[in-house]
Amino acid sequence: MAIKRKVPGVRNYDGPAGGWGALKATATAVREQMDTLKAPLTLMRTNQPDGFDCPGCAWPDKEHKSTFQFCENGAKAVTWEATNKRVPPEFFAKHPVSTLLKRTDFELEDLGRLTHPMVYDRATDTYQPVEWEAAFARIGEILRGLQPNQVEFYTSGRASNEAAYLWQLFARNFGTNNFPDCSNMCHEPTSVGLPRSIGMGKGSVSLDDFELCELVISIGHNPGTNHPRMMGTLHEISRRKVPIMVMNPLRERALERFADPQDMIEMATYGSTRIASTYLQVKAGGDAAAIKGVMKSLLEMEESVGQVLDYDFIEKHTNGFEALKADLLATEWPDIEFASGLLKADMEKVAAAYAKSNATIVTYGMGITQHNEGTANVRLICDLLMLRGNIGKPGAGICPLRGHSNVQGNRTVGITEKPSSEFLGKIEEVLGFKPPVEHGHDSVQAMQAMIAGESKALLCLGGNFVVALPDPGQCFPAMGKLDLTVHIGTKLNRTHLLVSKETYLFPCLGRTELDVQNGERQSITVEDSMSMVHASAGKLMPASEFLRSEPAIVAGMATATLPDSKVPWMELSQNYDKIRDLIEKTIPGFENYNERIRVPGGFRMPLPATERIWMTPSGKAEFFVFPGLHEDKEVDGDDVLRLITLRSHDQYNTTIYALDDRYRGVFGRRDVLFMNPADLQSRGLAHGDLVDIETVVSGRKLRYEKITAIEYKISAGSVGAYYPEANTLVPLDYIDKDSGTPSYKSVPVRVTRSELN
Ligand SMILES: Nc1nc2c(c(=O)[nH]1)N[C@H]1C(S)=C(S)[C@@H](COP(=O)(O)OP(=O)(O)OC[C@H]3O[C@@H](n4cnc5c(=O)[nH]c(N)nc54)[C@H](O)[C@@H]3O)O[C@H]1N2
Ligand SMILES: Nc1nc2c(c(=O)[nH]1)N[C@H]1C(S)=C(S)[C@@H](COP(=O)(O)OP(=O)(O)OC[C@H]3O[C@@H](n4cnc5c(=O)[nH]c(N)nc54)[C@H](O)[C@@H]3O)O[C@H]1N2
Ligand SMILES: [Mo]
Repeated sequence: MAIKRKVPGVRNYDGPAGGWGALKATATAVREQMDTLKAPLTLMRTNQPDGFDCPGCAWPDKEHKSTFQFCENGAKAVTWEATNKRVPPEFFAKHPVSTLLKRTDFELEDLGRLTHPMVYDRATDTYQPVEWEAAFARIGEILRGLQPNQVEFYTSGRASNEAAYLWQLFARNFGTNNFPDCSNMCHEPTSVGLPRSIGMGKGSVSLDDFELCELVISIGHNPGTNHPRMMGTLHEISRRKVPIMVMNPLRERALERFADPQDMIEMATYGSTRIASTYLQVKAGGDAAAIKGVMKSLLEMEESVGQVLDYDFIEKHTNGFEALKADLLATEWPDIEFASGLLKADMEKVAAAYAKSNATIVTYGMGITQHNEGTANVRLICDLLMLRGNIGKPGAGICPLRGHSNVQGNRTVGITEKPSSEFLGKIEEVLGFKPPVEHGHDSVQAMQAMIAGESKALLCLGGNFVVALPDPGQCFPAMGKLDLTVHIGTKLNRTHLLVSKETYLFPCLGRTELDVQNGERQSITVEDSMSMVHASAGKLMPASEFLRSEPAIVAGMATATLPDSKVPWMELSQNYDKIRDLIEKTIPGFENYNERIRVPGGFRMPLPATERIWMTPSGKAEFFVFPGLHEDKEVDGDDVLRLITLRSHDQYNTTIYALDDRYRGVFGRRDVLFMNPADLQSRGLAHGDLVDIETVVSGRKLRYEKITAIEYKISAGSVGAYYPEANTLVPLDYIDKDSGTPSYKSVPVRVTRSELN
């Protein structure tokens, strides 16, 4: 065998995930961002009853009153926000925007926290300080000169329930339902698919269910990096000898082996625990076929041995079983094997374990949703669970792993471009204005309207909108055409630098910081992945005395924009209890809101499907038939590969903390393409060769040149590169038709040797 060439920054990582490496990485994050005296105390307050909710992920905590849980990536998220570094006006005065644009995403955010409200000055090409009230007044003046549907109100899911509720009130009082939201790029297929199947748009399991489950099927998520506190749960489950079956094109180390830093013996002995009992490297985009294969195999077992399906549940609680059965029987095994990249025996193995388990949980993430059949994928998971009555039973259910720490809460409190008539009716009744009925834009539609010149203003409550979207070649220039952009953020990013005719940059308080309004310490509330709503209150001194809270900034803009509004904006922003009272009056499930968040752990939102109440039009859970196996088969020629864009271990979405991806063995760089050895070989390529990638489904020429191909344990036919860099290859209109979510995880591409190799 040929000796594998040495590639700079690429080497094997042999250890387990977690362990001493995780402790060391935490120490580095603390050292580089904070002073070492302040950091331990800050980290200890994460997810404590009187502390703040970790901005890292939406995985719940046991009753939110647990002892301190160590989590490397949670620590990175906290120290990144609580950093000592600052970007004051003097810095902006010296650095024109055009020069800042040359810096990397990592360099921009690493400058530190924003300290002053700023406005872009075209004459000097710099951001200049501005008074808050003057900025609000000018924004109000511009907005009043526009049609309401020419304005886009973006949210990133870190905003609290209180900020998000005021935001949607502002937009609706102004007159639009244009709510592009990070979830449109994330779990929208969950929000669309689950209600159609089980009558609610949220997961059905709680942490207690993980204690009772007998099998976990984990599809398309990477918890070692993205939901690290979930690793404690998986670790426990594995030790109980519960099988964990993984479907993922990449071998992710944390899903193979994990050393729990909370486990003293494991740490002291350099031990580790296996996580996956079975690891199936499905093809990117092959999950629909794989799930159909497992279901077909269940039907075959029912035929041969019986007692496999829960007919009682199927009869009492569902519609459409016969149609699903007919479709599965008509689907041929060779086609399933081809589309999934798995063997029939693999899928039979999953089916056999599933048939044996009395309580099964399916967990899933972006590997399921970010496809042009994302909604179908979600619904097929429901089908699988429903076949054995695994919804609304202890220890069983569906568990979407949400992204941002409050993305689920934002949706609950009204961030949606398609509001229900009940909600709009309540707003009118309680707030005394008539909100618009016409549906608004989601993220892709908002960008398309900006490109077409139809939308004239973009207001962002957090996030890095344009960098998170596909196809920067098309999206970046659209920013410059706008009349107005307003950003509420904590740190500088590229979207802030893509200035329009008038651009404002507002620094806000983060989760970790003390929020005092009218002399009273305020708390905000968030909803985690398992629908628990609880309070969060920061304690650190704000990064600058000029910061304002998100609700205060929204209220300031709303007051200046809507002088005749009946909403008492200022009063609301000075006492968040009053915002919560309004939420309670307009949205079901928030009864006694203020009272219940004062109980440690908070409360759970109503989840009818957990009680086998199906809020679908038919009153039953609906089986779904996915015709066929593959997302648009016709593009899959011989040499076409499916590109997955993914997160490294050292990043939070578009925020890059550092350039390593420890568990995948990549250090100090991000310009690599993960490839299967067979795919390298069939193209005459070797580990370390420079390649060019070209998208094959776009009317536009989308290319990523001179990226280093590296051999990796990834399924044949699939390749992987880091997000956001690889967004240059993702078409803006290659989306899941049902949910509008871009196919970030299955872009058809061709890979060839770089010409100047
Ligand atoms: N530290 C950290 N935490 C985070 C984030 C972060 O960036 N950093 N982001 C937050 C956000 S907003 C989100 S949405 C979540 C994201 O959390 P995840 O859902 O874990 O997201 P990704 O890292 O994009 O990758 C998902 C996994 O899907 C697999 N995959 C890709 N394509 C397919 C496919 O076709 N089929 C299957 N079965 N698997 C596939 C990839 O190999 C990868 O392991 O995490 C949240 N938490
Ligand atoms: N190719 C590709 N693209 C993707 C994805 C992918 O997997 N592949 N994933 C998609 C997903 S799942 C998501 S969720 C989106 C993410 O899209 P976004 O949510 O828009 O992006 P983030 O990178 O999370 O936003 C980072 C910025 O948020 C601001 N910020 C941080 N904390 C706060 C705060 O407390 N308040 C306020 N106001 N601002 C704050 C900072 O200024 C920071 O620069 O990206 C999507 N894009
Ligand atoms: Mo996300």
